[in-house]
Amino acid sequence: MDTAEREKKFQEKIDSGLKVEAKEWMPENYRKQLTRMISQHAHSEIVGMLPEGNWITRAPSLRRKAVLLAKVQDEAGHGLYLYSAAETLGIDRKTMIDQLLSGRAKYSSIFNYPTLSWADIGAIGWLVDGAAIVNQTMLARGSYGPYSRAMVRICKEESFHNRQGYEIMYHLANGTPEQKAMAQDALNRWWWPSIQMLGPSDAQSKNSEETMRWKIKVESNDTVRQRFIDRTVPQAHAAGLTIPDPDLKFNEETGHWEIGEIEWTEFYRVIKGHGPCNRKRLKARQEAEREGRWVREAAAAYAAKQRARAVQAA
Ligand code: BYC
Repeated sequence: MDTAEREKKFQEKIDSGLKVEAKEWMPENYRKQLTRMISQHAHSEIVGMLPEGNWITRAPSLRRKAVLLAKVQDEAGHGLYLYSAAETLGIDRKTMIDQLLSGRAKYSSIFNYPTLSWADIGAIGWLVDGAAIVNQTMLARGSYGPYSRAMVRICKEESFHNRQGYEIMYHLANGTPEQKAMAQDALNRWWWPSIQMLGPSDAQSKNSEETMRWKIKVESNDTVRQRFIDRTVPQAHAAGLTIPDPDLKFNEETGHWEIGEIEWTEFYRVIKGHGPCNRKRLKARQEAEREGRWVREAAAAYAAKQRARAVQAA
């Protein structure tokens, strides 16, 4: 078969809803798009540990500390799981990590914002994990087997993260006036970045045509964003919080919540490296790499010694 014929057969397979597995033939761009998306996703999980990790020592109770610690560990697990999924496409973990540490790789815009109060931990779980779940349940229906299966497991854990975040917000919003103000302030700061996190509008999204044709994504950025908004606005109201958008209104005819203008200039500024914490996040990852190097070298030396012993004994 020539390449054109192979691509036609590949598209037929995708259109019929079958999954693509690691060792099967795939168009080079399918491989590239997936490698890009999965590695960005893995980096997001790893960098995403930083804003929340910042509050582990300051959690307001032992219970809150234990829950947050477990959540941050889950994110590390997701990152490792996703690096493995990306490796099935032929890239190795070291290359991906080098791309992150040198600033060449993207990770989610949302993690370039600071966590200023305990309520921000609630806002991240509720809004950021909430947006991530809506996106990832869609990605779980995607065409690449290893990635779609990873999404199923990750979404289960994200659902727990989402509930613990909402629970924090709900308690604060129904606590003292100061606690309520803290929850509202966190919502004010995290709402728009969470909306932007789901990617550029459909009109601006440069990868969507290709990624949707190959069912890497099965829905567009705006469709996923609307689902997140429709699900989250009533939750804010139930907690007694106000969405920071004077133009927010419910459209009785469509059954959807309509939001005001999204500040896309801010989003592009953040993804180009000029958000409030981009430099700080990269520096923290670079330091972790440096400080952990001796552990990795010792582990590799030990493994090499064990291998040499096994060879000698054989
Ligand atoms: N941030 O053509 P488009 C989590 C880039 S972490 C930065 O629409 P696509 C969690 C995009 O990469 C969840 N960059 O792209 C962890 C592209 O640039 P390149 C993270 C963004 O891929 C810890 C350009 O903009 N989730 O749950 O079709 C604690 C044009 O965009 C962003 C994932 O990574 C952004 N927000 O659609 C708590 C899911 N958005 O690469 C929670 C996997 C866009 O061409 N990724 N860009 O230079 C996706 O689903 C898709 O990549 C997106 C964007 C929907 C995000």
